Amino acid sequence: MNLSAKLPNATPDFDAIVIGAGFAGLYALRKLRDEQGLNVQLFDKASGVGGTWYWNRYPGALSDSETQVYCYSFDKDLLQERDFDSSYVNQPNILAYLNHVADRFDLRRSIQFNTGVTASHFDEARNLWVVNTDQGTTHTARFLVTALGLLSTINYPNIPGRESFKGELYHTGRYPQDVSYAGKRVGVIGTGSTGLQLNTALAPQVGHLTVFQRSPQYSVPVGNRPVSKERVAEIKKNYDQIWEHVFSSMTGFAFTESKIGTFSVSPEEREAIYERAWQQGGGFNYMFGTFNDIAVDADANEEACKFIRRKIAETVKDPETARKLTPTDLYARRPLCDSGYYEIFNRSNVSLVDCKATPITEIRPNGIVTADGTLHELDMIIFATGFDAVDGNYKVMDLRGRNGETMKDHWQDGATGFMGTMTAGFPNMFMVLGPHGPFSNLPPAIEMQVDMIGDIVAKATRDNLAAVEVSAEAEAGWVAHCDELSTGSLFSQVESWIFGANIPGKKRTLVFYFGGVGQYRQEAAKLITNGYPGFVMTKPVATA
Ligand code: FAD
Ligand code: NA7
Repeated sequence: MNLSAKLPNATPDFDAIVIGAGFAGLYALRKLRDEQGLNVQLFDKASGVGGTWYWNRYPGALSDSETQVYCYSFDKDLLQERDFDSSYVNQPNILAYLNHVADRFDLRRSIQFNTGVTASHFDEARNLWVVNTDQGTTHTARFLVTALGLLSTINYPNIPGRESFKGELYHTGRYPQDVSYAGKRVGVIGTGSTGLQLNTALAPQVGHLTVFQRSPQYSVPVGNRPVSKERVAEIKKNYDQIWEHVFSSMTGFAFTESKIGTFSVSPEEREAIYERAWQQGGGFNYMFGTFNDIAVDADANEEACKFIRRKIAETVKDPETARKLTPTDLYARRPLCDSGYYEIFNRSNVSLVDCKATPITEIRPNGIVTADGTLHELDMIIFATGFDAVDGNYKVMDLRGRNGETMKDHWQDGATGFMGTMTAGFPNMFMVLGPHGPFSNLPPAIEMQVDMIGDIVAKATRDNLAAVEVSAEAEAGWVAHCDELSTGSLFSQVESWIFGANIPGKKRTLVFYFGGVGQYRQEAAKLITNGYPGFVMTKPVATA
């Protein structure tokens, strides 16, 4: 379908269309509309703001970035207004925060909810984007900002019989409100970050909980604890330093990253350092705050693993259950943390199914069948089976750049992006958290990317450019740089969503920049100072 055929007018409806009302889209709207005075329209298929935190309303949903850095930094007054009382912030409070942001900056007047964007085509003749929605409307804009989310397209594994299930069936990434659990037999498939949070919260609420685990996980306590008013006041006083720390760090969190190697200290000291991190809490803190080589040195990695394995053995009373829960592979997925996950397996109403030994073979009207022929009878099945990460939402939309090339074709050998924000052949289109952006606490990454996008858009507007895009060479250079940085990372040796390995048939590709938040900030500053080397800036064709 040629979306442009219907639209003879060369004047776009909007200067910019933003898709997505999560952290990224809200900030992009604020930046382009309020700071640059552009006419901006935002669409989201959800009925409210929040993105991740609108959709993931499952019990136990919590950010495991510390509260004081899981927010925007761009507005000092907003930082001072935000009150909190726990070291980590849960889903209802993040959603309330993002609603507050939307109200505070009067963003809703530029947002159309319940509106999915089904297609976006770049019209080369007129240098504008033509956007179609599931409401049957068509809009045009000079710039398109895709703030579609990197953990947003839900993944249902291909298990036969899912539709036949007669009980309640949910996915954590599309979770309804007000589900009741009392007395019910609940089965949860998946033990990633989400599964750990969900299972821990559900265990005391359900009649019986069956955890279907395929890969055992290394997890440490999150350490969520009350924060006093005095501590909050201190944080607010020190926000300038806190953000400077975040924006010059590797991972973008509040903790201090370690500068010492695992084997630079005695075994006793090492144990004490792990123990301190265990007591403090935080998955990223355990992986990056204890020693600086856990993610890159297999021997160092094994030391960190051994400590967690001992903790599992100490915690879980039944030795056979403990054995099934204990991982033996590398500790090189997104580092996990929990609020008492291993402890739930000491409860009499919780059982564990080892799906490595006995994979799930089918879903029947009354439960889940495993390869040993057992029917696990259930009233409710919850899929905590993750997402088609990073490029998922770009493939479900009919997104086309120059020469009508679809994004699906463009990324058929794996998704690529220049600094996570642009890809060649898609002019005037800017991604937030697109491929090859930072692997970090994400609000700071989002802010850096939106600031960069804002700068490019301002330049295009100032210089009256018809089109701005990254060249294929510049993009390839950045991707090669990302590949280089990931060499030696143990993350590349383990199957997880970080490399797209969780989706059958998806090409296994690196889609993150492992250089760190601080380095990324410097790269962005260099790009701006040097006037966007490697970018193609097209002037409008002069008319007589
Ligand atoms: P999202 O919040 O995903 O928003 C994208 C929006 O785009 C959605 O509202 C979606 O409806 C909309 N959209 C997509 N496609 C279309 C379309 N075609 N038409 C219309 N609308 C569309 N990050 C951290 O840094 N720390 C954490 O502790 C952390 N915990 C997480 C826990 C969970 C359970 C999940 C799922 C993610 C977590 N994340 C965490 C990542 C989190 O996604 C980001 O921190 C952040 O919320 C992403 O914001 P976003 O605006 O980029 O994307
Ligand atoms: P993840 O981390 O992708 O976890 C998905 C889980 O689902 C994981 O344990 C998978 O096992 C499991 N899974 C997937 N398919 C199956 C089948 N067929 N049978 C059994 N188990 C299965 O998603 P999350 O939502 O937990 O977390 C994603 C990110 O969102 C997270 O890092 C946070 O940043 C928020 P596997 O490990 O593949 O063996």
